[in-house]
Amino acid sequence: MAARTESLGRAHPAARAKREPSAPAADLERELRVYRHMVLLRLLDERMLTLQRQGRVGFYGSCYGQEAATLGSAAVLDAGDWIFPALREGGAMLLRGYPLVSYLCQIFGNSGDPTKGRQMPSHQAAASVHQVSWSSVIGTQLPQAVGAAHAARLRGEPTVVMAYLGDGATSSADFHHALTFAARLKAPVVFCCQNNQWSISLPVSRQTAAPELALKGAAYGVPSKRVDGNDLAAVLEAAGEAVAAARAGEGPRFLELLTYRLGAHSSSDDPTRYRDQKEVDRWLARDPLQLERLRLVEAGVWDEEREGALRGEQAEVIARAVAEAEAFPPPSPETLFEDLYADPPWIVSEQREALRAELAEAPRKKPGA
Ligand SMILES: Cc1ncc(C[n+]2csc(CCOP(=O)(O)OP(=O)(O)O)c2C)c(N)n1
Ligand SMILES: [Mg+2]
Repeated sequence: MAARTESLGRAHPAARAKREPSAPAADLERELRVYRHMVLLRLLDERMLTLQRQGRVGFYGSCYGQEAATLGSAAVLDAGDWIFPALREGGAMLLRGYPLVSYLCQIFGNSGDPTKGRQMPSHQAAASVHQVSWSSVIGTQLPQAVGAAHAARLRGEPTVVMAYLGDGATSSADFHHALTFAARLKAPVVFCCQNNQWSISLPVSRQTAAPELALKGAAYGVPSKRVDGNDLAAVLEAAGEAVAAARAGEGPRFLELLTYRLGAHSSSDDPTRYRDQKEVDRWLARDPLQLERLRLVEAGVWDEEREGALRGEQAEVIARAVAEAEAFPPPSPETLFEDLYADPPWIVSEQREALRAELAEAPRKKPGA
């Protein structure tokens, strides 16, 4: 059988991740770089959820608990590779150099948002860092990612596409279509399935009878592997191998990143209504930030002082960026008419003129006025 799965086994989630005694310096340097972004993302998520509760942000979806899976997998990509995200991979854009202020303006939905406030908050996208929009409609990004990967292959480009999905998305019809075509076409796509154990209020045990989601990838003929998604080094290694194989023309790969959604599904959800805090506590003991911090301390490249300094710096970076982003006014209503037609038909031009006239007559109230 061409496809295979490699299992972590049924380790207790609180078990310590297996550690290499001494990692090469280049690996540690990369881990440090990703760790810094993991901390940034954690602090950013906390800040954004507070702003959401204060009514300054409409909606927010956090990555809490999944930082190693998200940023470790994205960190192995080249700048020319593309990300087709699911729900929680916006932070990968920051890792790949997207400006924090523009990122925040998307969350505020204001005129500093390059996507002009047209998407729900947290549905980030930027061509500059090769990331398409977060897909709210579960699974739809998967066939699109396969199409993009196949197109790159036809053009002879070295591009790899990273397609993210949640455990819930493995039940979608689009998952079936995407994996069928990816394997058949040998598309250079890596499916990164973040098994965070929950699809809103549905636990993975009620989502599927498959004992491992990696088995689903294997069923389509895609070499598949289950990886400890809370262990940054393990994610970096597995994602690095998968991307290298896809880039070398060996076809798609499927990674099940075993992790846990420590927070609510989104700012609109209250998980205390459907899940046991004891389960959350067990996974808190395997917080990916804590695991990586221990690893870096053991390797002698990190300590409490550096941790404190990093957190202080990043809290300041976030505070400054929030102040800068919040100062942008809302997008102009006229942006409604932009970006759809190269040559707008008369009816659109007429509507635009009508809106202009109306705005000139009754100037728009300033926010907060
Ligand atoms: C096609 C479709 N069905 C249902 C929903 C409602 N919905 C939004 S998120 C979600 C759960 C997704 O779970 P999972 O794929 O595990 O991702 P996670 O939220 O855990 O990251 C559902 C069912 C949707 N957005 N799209
Ligand atoms: Mg899930």
